[in-house]
Amino acid sequence: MDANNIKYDIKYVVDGKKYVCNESQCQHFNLDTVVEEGILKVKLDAKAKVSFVKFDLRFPYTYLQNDKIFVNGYQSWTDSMEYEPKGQMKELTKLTEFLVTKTILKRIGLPKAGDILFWDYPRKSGIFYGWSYGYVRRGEDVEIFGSLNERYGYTVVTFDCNANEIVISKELEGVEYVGESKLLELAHICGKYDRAFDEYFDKMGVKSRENKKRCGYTSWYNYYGRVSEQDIKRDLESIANQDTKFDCFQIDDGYQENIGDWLITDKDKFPSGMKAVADSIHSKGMIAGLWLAPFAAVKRSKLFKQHPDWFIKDKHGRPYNTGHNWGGFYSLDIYNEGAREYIKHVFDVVLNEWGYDLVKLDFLYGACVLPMHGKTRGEIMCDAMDLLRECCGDKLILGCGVPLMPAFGKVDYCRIGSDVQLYWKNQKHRIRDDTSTPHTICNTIFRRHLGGRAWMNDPDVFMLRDYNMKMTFEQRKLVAKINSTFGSLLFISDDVSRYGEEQKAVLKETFAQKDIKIISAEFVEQDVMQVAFEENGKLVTIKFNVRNGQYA
Ligand code: 9PG
Repeated sequence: MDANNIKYDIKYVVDGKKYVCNESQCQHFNLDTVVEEGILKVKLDAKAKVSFVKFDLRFPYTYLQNDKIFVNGYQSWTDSMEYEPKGQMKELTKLTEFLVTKTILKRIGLPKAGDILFWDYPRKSGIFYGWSYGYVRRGEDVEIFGSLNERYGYTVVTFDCNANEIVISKELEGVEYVGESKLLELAHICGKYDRAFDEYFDKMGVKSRENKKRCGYTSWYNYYGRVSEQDIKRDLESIANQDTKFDCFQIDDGYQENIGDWLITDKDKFPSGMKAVADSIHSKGMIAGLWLAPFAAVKRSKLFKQHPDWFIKDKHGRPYNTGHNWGGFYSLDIYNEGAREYIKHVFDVVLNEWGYDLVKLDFLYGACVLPMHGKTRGEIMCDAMDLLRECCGDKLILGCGVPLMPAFGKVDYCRIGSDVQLYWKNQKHRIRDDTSTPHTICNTIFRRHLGGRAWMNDPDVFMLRDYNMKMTFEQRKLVAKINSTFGSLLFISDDVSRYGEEQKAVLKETFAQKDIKIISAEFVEQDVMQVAFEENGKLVTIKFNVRNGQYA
């Protein structure tokens, strides 16, 4: 990176008038751009109230044919993988984008989990973009381009192989800048894969809060929202009565009367209440986990009915729908005092009165879907993660549905891929954040560098059961192998008392503590992934098609 080699591509507004700027200095502001010890720093000095519509810095970069390019999806669920320079990202078509953003379908909020409402997709071969960081890999060597701080606004890293450029953009919507402000700190790091990521996290000053692998259970991927105390009691007993050791048992979505009313338990489904459930988990010697979406609420919740003013509003002052799940939901404005007090109270009850040790905090992206209060989306998400950590003290947080970098070092475990499905098949027009077995498998492999650095990676569950299942046993075992090789939170959702001898043996083997060293993991043909690793000193190679889960 060379500060003299930058092309500025900036569009901004002052007093309602649009301007273009292609220099570091213009009529309304100066940019102070320097490179110090491999860190590119950009500071703004605005002489008027400036709002940026586009803020791109372009650098020359020569791509080679055999380079592999990694771009990081917006949040936990977004598909993330390595591409070849001539490849193309699988984005929504213009038509689907139009349907879900401009027509009546917008009401159901389908695309709000991702970035489609605030970032233009390139939709061309040879152009790849991702959030906060990305890399170009040449064999074992990578060059990371990574933001050091998303509080100045999200950073988008685009690899443009057609123009032989790298574009660093800032997402600065919603802020009027005046006077001095930092806009960017970006590290450029070259080295072997693991060493380069160590250096990137050192430069950010981020450390993983946890280093423990955990084996456990979550209720979601068998019962989904229909879970009941009976299911939980039975599965808990089954786990306690067999010999593979579990250390975590987590209740997912479905115990609460309504999304948002976390403290009002559905008494028909959980008649003994959630404290009794935590107590029974503890009595079996496991830590107890509970799912909640601390910022979310549906219209019919008591929370929303009593405090509609605590929620994020659109520019007309109406509550803004932040996603389609549960028939549509809204998200709390984390800067509203009442909302903050409510969130604190919820955690106080869940963690201290009920006694849960781990909370799976989901749909967190909702906090920052719109810029507000003169803050960018990136700053809001950083503040939201600070609030959650403050509320949870030293208890364990499993992050989910969260824009990644604001959660670095804030959560103990984090989902780094979409939800696994009960089948493994290729779905051509999948939204990038939606449930998908191929997406979650790719993410488990290609986001492995976050594990042990930002947090411990949650690859989502593997399932070995034969009932309520549409994967072949070979496919189920493959998910288990990928998860235990690349991930750290190894959860199932099965009633283990229904396992046969082979399933019991695979479970034991998957949960066993192993010494693993990844040697390589990459696409060797279209959709064909090859992974090579040492397991307890023995070389293992696996080659399979990620789209259909068949060995290649
Ligand atoms: C509970 C679930 C589970 C699961 C989470 C999350 O894009 N989508 O439509 C979409 C739906 C559900 C979803 C993720 C994405 O699942 O990942 O583990 O906790 O919520 O409701």
